[in-house]
Amino acid sequence: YSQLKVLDSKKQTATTEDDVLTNKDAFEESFVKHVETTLARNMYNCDNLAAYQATSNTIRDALLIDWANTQQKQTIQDGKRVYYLSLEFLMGRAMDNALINLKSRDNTKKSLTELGFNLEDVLEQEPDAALGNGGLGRLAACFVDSLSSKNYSGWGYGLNYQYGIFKQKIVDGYQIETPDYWLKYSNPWEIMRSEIQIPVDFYGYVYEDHDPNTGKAKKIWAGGERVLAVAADFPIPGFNTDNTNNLRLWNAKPTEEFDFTKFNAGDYQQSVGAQQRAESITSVLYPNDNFESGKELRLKQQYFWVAASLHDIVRRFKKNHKNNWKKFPDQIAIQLNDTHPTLAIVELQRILVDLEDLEWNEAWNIVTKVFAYTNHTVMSEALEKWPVDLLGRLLPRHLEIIYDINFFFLKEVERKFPDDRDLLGKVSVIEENAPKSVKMAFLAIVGSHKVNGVAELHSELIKTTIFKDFVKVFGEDKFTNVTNGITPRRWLRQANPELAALIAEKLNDPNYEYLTNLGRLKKLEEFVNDDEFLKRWDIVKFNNKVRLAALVKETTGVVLDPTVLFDVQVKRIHEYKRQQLNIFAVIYRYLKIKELLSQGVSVDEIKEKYYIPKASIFGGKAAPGYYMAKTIIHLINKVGDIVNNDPEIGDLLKVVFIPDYNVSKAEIITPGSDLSNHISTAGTEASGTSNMKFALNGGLIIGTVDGANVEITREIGEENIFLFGNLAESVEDLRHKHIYEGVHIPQTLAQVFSAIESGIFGNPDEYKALIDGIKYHGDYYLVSDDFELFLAAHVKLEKVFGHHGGDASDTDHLHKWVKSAVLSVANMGFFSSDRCIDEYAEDIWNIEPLNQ
Ligand code: GPV
Repeated sequence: YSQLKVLDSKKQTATTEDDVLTNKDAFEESFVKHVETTLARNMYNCDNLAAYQATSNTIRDALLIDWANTQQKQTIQDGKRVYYLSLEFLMGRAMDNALINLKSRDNTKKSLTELGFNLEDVLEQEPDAALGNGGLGRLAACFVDSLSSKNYSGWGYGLNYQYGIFKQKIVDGYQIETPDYWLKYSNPWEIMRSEIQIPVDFYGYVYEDHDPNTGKAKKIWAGGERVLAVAADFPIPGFNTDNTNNLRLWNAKPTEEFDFTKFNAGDYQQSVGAQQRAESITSVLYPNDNFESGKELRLKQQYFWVAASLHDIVRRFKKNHKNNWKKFPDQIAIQLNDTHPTLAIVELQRILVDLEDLEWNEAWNIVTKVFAYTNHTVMSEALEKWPVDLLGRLLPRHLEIIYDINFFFLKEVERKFPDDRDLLGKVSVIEENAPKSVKMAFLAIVGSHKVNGVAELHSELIKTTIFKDFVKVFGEDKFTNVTNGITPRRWLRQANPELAALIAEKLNDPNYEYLTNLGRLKKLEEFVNDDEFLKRWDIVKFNNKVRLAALVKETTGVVLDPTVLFDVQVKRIHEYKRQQLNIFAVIYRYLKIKELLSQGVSVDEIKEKYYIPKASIFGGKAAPGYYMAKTIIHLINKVGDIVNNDPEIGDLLKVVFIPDYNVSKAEIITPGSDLSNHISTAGTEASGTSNMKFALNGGLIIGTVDGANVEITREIGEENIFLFGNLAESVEDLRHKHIYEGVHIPQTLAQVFSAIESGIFGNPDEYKALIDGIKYHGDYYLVSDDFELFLAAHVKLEKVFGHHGGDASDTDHLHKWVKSAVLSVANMGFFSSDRCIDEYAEDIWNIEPLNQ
C-alpha cells in the first residue's frame, strides 16, 4: 500500500486543471478522485487497467479545457475551417500521444511511479483505436494530428465503428479473424454527445409538389426508414500548442419514432426489432484495403456518415451566417478522402436546392467550390461503382440529382468539344454496361474544384491513365499533387524516444521544436563523420532491435539474434505489394544455404563469403475474402516453420510472421528495422507511407521505383537507398508480352517453385494458385521480371551491411550503413505530414493557421 502512504503525506494543493499535466500532487489527487468516483473503485484494488483509465481521465480533463478554448477561439475568429471526411481513422492508442503533445509525459511517469505503477505497463492497457485498414486510414490520423499541431481549424468526420479491423490470429500458419470489440471497457477518450442527434433517412420515394408561395415545382423525398446519428467527439491535441481540434465520429442509434403500421398491426416485436437494427450501420469497419465489394450496408454507412456530417456543418454555418449561402465556400472546405464520401457532393446539392430553395446553378457553384477529392489508387478493383438499382432504391432523390449533375456536365462537355463524339461516353458519370452504375471517382471529379494524387508519380499517372479525359475537359490545373507524409510526433518521438532524444541533443533543441519543423533534421548531416555520434546512433538502433526481438519472441516464440540484419516487410498483404516476391527470395536463400552446407562449406564460411545472417520479419492482414493473400501468409508461416527448426541453419536465417500487425505494433517494429521492403509492382502503390516511417527511424529501404520511393530517393540521395526492378513505363508492355509470348521463369525462381512443388512447405496444392498465376496466367504483378533484380539488390546491400551488423566496433559497417541511415534521417524533413497540411491549406483549402 505504498501509494497510500505517499498520498497521505501529500498536501492536496491542486488548483487548475492544467496543473495535472505538470504537477505531481495535482496529478495524484485527480488520479485518486477518478479511481474513486469515475471508476467507483479504490486504491486498494487499482490494477493497471484502472490506472490506465484514471490516468486517461486525468489527462482528458486538461485536454477538454484546451478543446473548449480552441472551439471558442475558432468561433470568435470565424475563419474558414476544413472538414476532413474519411471513412477510416486509424488512430492507434491515444494516451502516449496525448502525454507527448501536452508535454506531460515526465510528470505522469513520475507520478505513476510514486503511486506504484509503471507508465509503460499502464500505456499497454489501452486498446488500439483500429478504425481503419491501412495507409489510407493512418494518413487521416496523421492529418488530424498535423491540423492541430500547425494551428489550423480542421475537424475530422468519420464513423465510430463498434468493431475496428479484425484481430488476426495465426493458427497452423493460417490467418484466423476474430472480432475487435475495442469498446469492451468504456473509452475515456471519447466524449459522447448524446444531445447532438441528426436524423438520417433511407429508402422511400420522391414526389413532386408545388411551392404554395411561388407555385414552383418542388421535389420532395419521403424517406422510408429513419436512423439517428449521434456524435462522439475525440479531442485532438496539437504538439506545443493549445490548439485542440475535434474528430467527430457518428454512432447509429434507433429513433424513438415507431413504425405505426407494424405497431397497429399488432407486430410490436418486429417494430422494435427493425429499430434495433439501426445500430448495425456503424457496427463494423469493412476489412478491405484497395478493394471495393459493393455491399448495400457499406453504401448505407457512406450515406449515413455523409448526411450527418453535412447537416452538422450546415447547421454550424447557419448559426453564424444565417442563409448567406454566398459565404459558404469562404467558410468551409471539405476534403474527400477517396471516393467513399462522394455522396456528400450530392447531399449538399440536395440541401441547397430541395431544402434551402436555391437555384440549381447557384447551388452547384457553391458545391464545387467547397469540395476537393483525393485519389489513392489507380487499380480498377478499388474504384467504387454503385449499381444504379441499389443507389436508386436506397436514395431515390440522390440518384435523380446524380443524373441531373451528369446531364448538365455532359451538356457543357458537348458545348466545349462539339466534334468529339466519343468524349461524352468516356467522361459520363454513368456506366451504361450491365449492371448500370455510378462511377464515384468521376462524380467526385465533376463535383470538386481540385483533385489530387498522393505522390508525384501517382499524380502523373492519374492524369495520363484513369482520369485523362477529365484533364482534357477541365484542364491541367484542376489536377494537383500532395505527396503524403507522416506525423513525427507519433512516428519519431513516441515510437523511437531514444533516437528522438539523440537528435534533440544534436540539434540543441531540448523542447523538441524540430518535431514541428522537421526540415531542421538537415543539421544532422554535420555529424556524419563523427565516429562518436555514429556509435551512439548505432547503439540506439541496436536497443530498438532488442525491443523488436522481444516482440517477436512474445508473439511467435522465435528467438532472434539482434546483431543480424533485420529485414522487414509489414503492411497489408496484397499481390501488388508483392510479399510473394520477398518470400520466394527467402526460399531461394534457404535452398542455396542448404546446398552450400551439403557441399561441406562451413557456417562461418557461408557468413563470410555468401550470405550474412539475417531475419526476415513479416506482418500484415489479408482481407478475409482474399484467397491469394491468405495463401501468401500461409506460405510465409510454413517457410518459417521449416527454416527456423532446421538445426543446420542456426542464426543464418530466420523467418517470422508477427500476427495482428497494427499501429501499436508498428511503433515497435519500425524503429527496430535495418532494412524494409517497399517492393510493389511499379505504378501500383500510390504513395506508401510506411516507407517514410522506416526511413525516418534510421532504417534503409529496398524498393521499387514506385510511389513515394521516388521522392524519398530524391531527398535522401540514391546512394542511400536500394532501388531495383522494372519501371512503371515498362509495366504495360511486359504484361502484354506475358500474355502473347508467355512468361519466362528465370532458373533461380524455377528452383523455388520446384522446392514448393516438392512439398517441403506442406501440401503443394495449397500454393498452386499462387504459382500458376505467375507461370500460366500472365504474372500480372511481374514477379518473374523482377525476381533476379531483387536478388541482385540484396547482394549489393548485404555487402554494405557487412556481417557484423549492430556491432559498433566494426568501422566498416559504421562508415557505410550507419552513415546512410543518418543521411536518410537528415533528409526526411519533407515527409512530415505538417508539410502536407500546409500544401493542402495553401493550394486546395485556402485557409490560414489561427492566431494563437
Ligand atoms: I484506394 N490506400 C489504402 O490504404 N486503402 C485503400 O483502400 C486505398 C489506398 C493507400 C495506398 O495504397 C497507399 O499507397 C497510400 O500511401 C495510402 O493509401 C495513403 O494515401
